[in-house]
Amino acid sequence: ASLMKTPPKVTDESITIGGQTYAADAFTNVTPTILEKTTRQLHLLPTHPIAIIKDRISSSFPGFKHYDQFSPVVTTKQNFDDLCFADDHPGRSVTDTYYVNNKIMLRTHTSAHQSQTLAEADRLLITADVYRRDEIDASHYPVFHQMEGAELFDVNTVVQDVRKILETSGSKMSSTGAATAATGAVAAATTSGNAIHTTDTTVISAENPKQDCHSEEVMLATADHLKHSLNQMIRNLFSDEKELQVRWIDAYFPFTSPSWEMEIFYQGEWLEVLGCGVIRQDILNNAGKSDKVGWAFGLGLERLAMVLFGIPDIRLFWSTDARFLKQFQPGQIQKFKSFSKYPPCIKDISFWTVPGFHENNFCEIVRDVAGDIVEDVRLIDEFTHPKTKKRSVCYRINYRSMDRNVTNAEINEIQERLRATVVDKLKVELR
Ligand code: FA5
Ligand code: MG
Repeated sequence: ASLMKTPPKVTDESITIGGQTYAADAFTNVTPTILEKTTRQLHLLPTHPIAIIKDRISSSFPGFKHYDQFSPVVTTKQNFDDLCFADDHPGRSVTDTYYVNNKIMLRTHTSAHQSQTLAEADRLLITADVYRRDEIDASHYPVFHQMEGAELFDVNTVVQDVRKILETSGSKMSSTGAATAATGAVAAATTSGNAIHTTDTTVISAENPKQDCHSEEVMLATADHLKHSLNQMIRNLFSDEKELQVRWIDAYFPFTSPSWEMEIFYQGEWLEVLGCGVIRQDILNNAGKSDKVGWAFGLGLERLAMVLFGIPDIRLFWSTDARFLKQFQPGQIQKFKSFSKYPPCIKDISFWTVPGFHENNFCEIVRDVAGDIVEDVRLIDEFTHPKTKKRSVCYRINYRSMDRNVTNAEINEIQERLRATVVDKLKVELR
């Protein structure tokens, strides 16, 4: 893990990550900005909300072996082939995945480590940073953190084992026989009497089938235990929440069948927080576990942390601002308090306009020259010279970064470039 702190480097010929150098090729699309993120290791900083929620969730899985030191650099075999991804699966494309070269990539999910860890343990968790060329908005970011979980049972005893576990917690197993056995019975039973309302209307069907090698009984026992464990985890995690809507929906993953996703209602929308399912038997067989059956899940730590801590934007997790970081203590869950913004840096620009001048053209140039650092542009003064009839305008530009203090010197430099560009492009005369 400490190797990940070695500064990454990108040249035309090679990429260095974690002290290791790889040859670049036509697949290479990692960028310095993305590689910088590999050094952050948020899940290993005890006071960071990602690490706090990681510890909180893992306490719902006592006795599980927890792996959290894996390098994000994996092979396409680990990330895709071992998990039964088809050769033409869209996830493999260079538009979705960050490649170091055609065989080496940044993992897109913690499932990339399933094969190696399932060979070692029957109950395991994996926490890591994962990388995707995804959209960017309040709940999507190209780097985020996942926790993977898996548990294996003996094929011959899973039905009795799970029945005993569920009975102890006062719930019943799903009944077999019906072609459309519902795995939702357990979810409804175990989450009543709590401010967490879970709905599960999923059914086993041709669209979300059991694997041929599993009997219906074995599949249902495994699925019941999976949903029971995740419902329990959510109840422990959100025990202080006044009201929470949770729902199970059908899903598809190449490496599980049947598969589901859990969603939580947050900020007026259903937010997908995890994917899970019954592990493909081929994966267990390849890991030397052909006498076992099991489940796996992969959850988005930022998504759950946003709900738990009330963090409104996923970009905040990457903040190095003390006003963000100082709000969190190991083992403690408290709601995030928005802090006031960074101070603005205000600059005025005045010029004599020319016929045909339009404010929109000026604003366009401001955005081109200064980018996201501009918060707003306002006309604060204008007058027409009584003799020449020339019109003079003065615009006030508010420069402010979302995440750092800007220096006056840095803004002066931008402002100088802006002044030169305005003269060049708009043919106006500065005052
Ligand atoms: C997976 O990554 C599967 N590996 C999960 C899995 C594991 C299924 C084991 C079955 C068995 P998915 O792409 O849906 O699935 O991502 C899992 C979770 O990661 C999502 O539910 C969401 O919480 C989170 N997530 C996905 N994309 C982003 C993103 N761009 N930003 C933040 N969180 C994300
Ligand atoms: Mg998904």
